[in-house]
Amino acid sequence: MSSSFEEALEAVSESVQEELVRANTEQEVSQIRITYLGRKGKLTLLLRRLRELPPEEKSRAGELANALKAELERKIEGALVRFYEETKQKSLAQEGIDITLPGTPLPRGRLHPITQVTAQVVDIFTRMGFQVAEGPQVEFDYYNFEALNIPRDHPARDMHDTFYFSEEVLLRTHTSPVQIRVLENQRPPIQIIAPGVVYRRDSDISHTPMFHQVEGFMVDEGISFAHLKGVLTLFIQQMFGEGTCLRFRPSFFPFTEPSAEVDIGCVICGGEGCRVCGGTGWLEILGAGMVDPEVFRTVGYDPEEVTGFAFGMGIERIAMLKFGINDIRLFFTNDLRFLRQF
Ligand code: 2NL
Repeated sequence: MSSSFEEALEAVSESVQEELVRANTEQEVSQIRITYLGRKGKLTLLLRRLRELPPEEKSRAGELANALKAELERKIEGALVRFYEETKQKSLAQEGIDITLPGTPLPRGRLHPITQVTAQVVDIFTRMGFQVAEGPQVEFDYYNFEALNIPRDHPARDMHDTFYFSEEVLLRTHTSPVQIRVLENQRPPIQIIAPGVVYRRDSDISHTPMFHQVEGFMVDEGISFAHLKGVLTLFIQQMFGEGTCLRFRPSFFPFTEPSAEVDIGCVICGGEGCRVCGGTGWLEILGAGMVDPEVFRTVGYDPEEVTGFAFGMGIERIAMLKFGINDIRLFFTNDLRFLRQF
């Protein structure tokens, strides 16, 4: 037995299925959903009429109506998914994207040669027990010169070609002021390595107004020139190879006494004499010495109690010798063809 209500349900069911067969797009299917299942949709309105049916028909009709509603929802959903997939495949084919192709590789960066050499120098010294210290690039005259036994009228000031902000404030010309600050703040034993950027008013094939330095020192009771020779020999052999020859040549710095410059056998000609070493077979790579007693007195140490050695080197110079570069300015022009070689 079927009531007019059930016939109406039947009619809805048939016309939905017909319309779904005819639908060609996702939008058309969405429209069918609205027409039948929307707030004022045909099936929604039918369901609302359930209430008016006589009790003996109501439960069966209700079951049928809800079952139909669930079935139509499922069919409409299925049709939507099919169209969605179809559209996606079509647009992928149209755009010509082959999702199996490998991606574009990202260009890999690398460390600047100066950064690499600084890291290597720092690594060698930290393995020997030195600690890294840093300090300000804008310094007081006191830390950069005065405390290092370079008073205002000292001829060594000319050598430094300083950038001044005022009488008392300047750009540091070496990293020694870092070590003066360490002497003020720590007690011996002290072993410090101070890498960093320094500034001098100078510019040509072997000078740039900003360059990099590593200085280091070791201060304690009983530190001697033998310690200096031992530490620097180990450093040079790790930096330039086990078999590297070196020599200590007497020199002068206002902040060390005695002072020495350290040469290594020319890395280009192996000691034969060439243009790079000026025919001598030797290359100067660092300066060093025993901390001058006057420096100790200035920072409140008794030079009868503690002694120390100190050294300093220019990173650009070391990098030029290591990599065979003849113009220091190449480090700072940021030409990728140059930088990619390291
Ligand atoms: C060089 C020579 C040198 C020092 C730096 C130093 C630091 C303190 C006390 C005494 Cl706090 N000395 N530093 C000593 C000797 C040489 O550098 O040719 N640098 C590029």
